[in-house]
Amino acid sequence: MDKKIYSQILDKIKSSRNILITTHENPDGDAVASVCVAAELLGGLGKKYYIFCNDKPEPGLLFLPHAESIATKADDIPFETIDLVIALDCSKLERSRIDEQIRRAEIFTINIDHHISNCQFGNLSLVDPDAAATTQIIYEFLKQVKISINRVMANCILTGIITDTGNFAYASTDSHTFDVASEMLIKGANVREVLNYTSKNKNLRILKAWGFALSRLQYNKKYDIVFTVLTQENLQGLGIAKQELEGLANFFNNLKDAKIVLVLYELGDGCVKGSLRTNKDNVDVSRLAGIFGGGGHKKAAGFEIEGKLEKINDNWQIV
Ligand SMILES: [Mn+2]
Repeated sequence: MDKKIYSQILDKIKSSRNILITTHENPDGDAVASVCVAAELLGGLGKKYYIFCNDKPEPGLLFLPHAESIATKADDIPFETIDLVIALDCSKLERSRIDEQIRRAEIFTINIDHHISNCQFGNLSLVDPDAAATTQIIYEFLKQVKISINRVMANCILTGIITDTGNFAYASTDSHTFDVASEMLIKGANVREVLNYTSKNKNLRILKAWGFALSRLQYNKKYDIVFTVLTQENLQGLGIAKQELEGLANFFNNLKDAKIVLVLYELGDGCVKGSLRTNKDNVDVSRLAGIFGGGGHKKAAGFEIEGKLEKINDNWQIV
């Protein structure tokens, strides 16, 4: 990594007036934590900023400072006044769903991410696929430019790491990840609070919905995949929102029998979302997701395709 990039990013932030922070749609813990740590940083530098995400964070993540001020309507963002976009944890700008507005207004864009599938968009790009979380890259940035990390930032950075490593379980977790986490605790992050809000936060309704999904598990011998499906009708019947399925694929990945686990569910907008996980060292699910136009990480990836789920002769198909 050329260290020049860190000071280039800081210089650009310092010379900008109205900054828009964004991340990918259907944000996970790392996405929300990344925009929150960035908001805390920009606030500290006295910058005017907006935060946009196409979807509301799941309620559990609202404990993060600034999460409540995330705008979900593009109309609320005055794109014509924005002079810098910072895209975080976003493998392609299209996943922000405001790519057209950003491109039309020709706004300078900084891309900070750790997805192996990141397409290196933007005017300045800081992408490190070896980082366990985008917040870990932001940590690295703060260290390099010598900005001190306060308690709020530390809690956000820890949240990104904990959620994106499945509580320090994925192959992306190395000794450096623990070093960063440990330093965040010293700076005041609260690991129990983070765990309580991010994983020990399921209510009876959510767990029953997961139970329904688990009761439907099927094994595909040909591809060595275990999968489950949830239609819109199922989700409505169970009274569950798509954000509340966050975590199901990770939980499901406790399975040791198959190479890959897959959760397929209808998003309700004519698209089907697939979440892929593996805990096998020699399997890269981001490549499989790529076949369907998606992406992600080697051990956790996803895709969205147009269509709906239909059961035809005992087999689920996307039609
Ligand atoms: Mn991430």
